[in-house]
Amino acid sequence: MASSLLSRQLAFCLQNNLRLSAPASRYVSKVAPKAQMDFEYDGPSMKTQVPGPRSQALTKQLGEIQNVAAINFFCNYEESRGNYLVDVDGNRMLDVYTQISSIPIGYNHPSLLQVMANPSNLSAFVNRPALGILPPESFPDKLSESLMSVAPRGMSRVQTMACGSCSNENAYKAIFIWYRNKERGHGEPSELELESCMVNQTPGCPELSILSFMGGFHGRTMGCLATTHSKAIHKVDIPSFDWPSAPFPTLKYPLAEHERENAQEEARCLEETEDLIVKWRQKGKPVAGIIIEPIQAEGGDNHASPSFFKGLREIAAKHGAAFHVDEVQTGGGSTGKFWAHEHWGLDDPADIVSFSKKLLTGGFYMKNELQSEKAYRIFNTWMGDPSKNLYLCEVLNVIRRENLLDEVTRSGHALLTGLTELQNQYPLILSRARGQGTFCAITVCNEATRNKLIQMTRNKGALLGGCGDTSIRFRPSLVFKEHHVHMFLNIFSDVMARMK
Ligand code: PSZ
Repeated sequence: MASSLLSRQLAFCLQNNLRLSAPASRYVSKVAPKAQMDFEYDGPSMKTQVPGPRSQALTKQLGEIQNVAAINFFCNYEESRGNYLVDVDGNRMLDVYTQISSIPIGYNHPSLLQVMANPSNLSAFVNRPALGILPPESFPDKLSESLMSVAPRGMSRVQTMACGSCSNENAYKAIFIWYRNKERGHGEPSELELESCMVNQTPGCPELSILSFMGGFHGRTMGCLATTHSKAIHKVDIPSFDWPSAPFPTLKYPLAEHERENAQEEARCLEETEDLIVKWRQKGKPVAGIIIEPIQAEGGDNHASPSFFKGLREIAAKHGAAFHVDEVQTGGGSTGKFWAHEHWGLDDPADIVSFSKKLLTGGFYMKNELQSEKAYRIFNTWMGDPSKNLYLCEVLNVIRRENLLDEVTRSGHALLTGLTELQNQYPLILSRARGQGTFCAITVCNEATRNKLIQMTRNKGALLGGCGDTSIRFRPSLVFKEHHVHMFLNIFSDVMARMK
């Protein structure tokens, strides 16, 4: 029966919780029962090619109602477990992509099922509030316990949002409001500003800009899209802002072997960035903020060194622009630190840090000064979802309890070592193995071969994703252990042997 595993587990949790706690009692995280924790499949199991017949039928059915061009296959989330995603044709695959990097601790983690089964949490799932006006009693505590307990250095405030784009979009607004307040000397907007903004004109809608980097991805909503430069298909046909886009360094890997050349390339990019800031000020569209990913993900897993980010941070400060670090994909532990920007070792790394994906709720941290003072300036109906904070509390408990950041560092080392070996074995096909923690990637000789490799690997039982034009990205969850790495590398090297 399709839902047997999940319903068995939920029943187990419900029974335990109902016995252990009175309905109104405060929930205290407990180590999940050993028998539950240990439950994971022992490997992939393939029954059909993917997508199989059931997936194909469902794709056809959904195609009557939606565009299905991007659908890979349909999933059986009830039977999925830990690192394994099960599809509707009964194929069980080792998931090294995890829903575009957004499953923090694997599928159906027993600790998360317990959150769901705890009676005192039920109202959070049933009644989704308009958080900006009517938050639940537990909201301040839960924010402290979850998001604020992992707040990046220097960040004293957090605003939750729905998704990554929504977070960046609102962070840009916070930046513009902060910038105009500074310019105005914190006075009130003039009558002229209030009138002109109503018809999208200056001075109410000022000519300000956000500087972003070529190859960057910050979302697909209208403001975010103006800062996204990974693929033309994301942008074509959509009106946009005249905002500056700076070159992102194109580095040689392994980074440690090309330090001198890479430093020169980074210096060139920093210089051009500063030139653009000056040019846009002269154009009358000053740069109010700079946004960057610690590792450009969607755009091809492009890395830069801590000294590049330090230089950029200094340029932002020098020109009075807010420095916004987009940790939507890198945040949550997969680089071996909770925030990828911690690898830079800066005392004052950012003014704004946005997140989503593995954090389960979207949102952004900010410094005090970026908090807008008036009501309804940064606002929407939901402003996040408190049930996601409950899950996040538990995800963080699991990360701490199981030392998952250390595990990620260990697994990541094994993964990058294995990829480097494969690249040495197949130098005509694979190159530029790179990564931090398990946030790894490898470049393939061309796009068609890349796509074929991903497909063949999937049919052998491991799920991967592409990034950039010709790269493969590895985005397992934080419970991807060394033995999963070796299982994956065995599959991948079998596939490579067939590619020759
Ligand atoms: O094709 C897509 O829309 C994709 S593929 C990967 C993403 C989106 N990532 C989302 C993302 C991100 O990686 C970074 C660094 N910033 C913002 C976003 C946008 O997040 P969502 O998709 O939640 O709006």
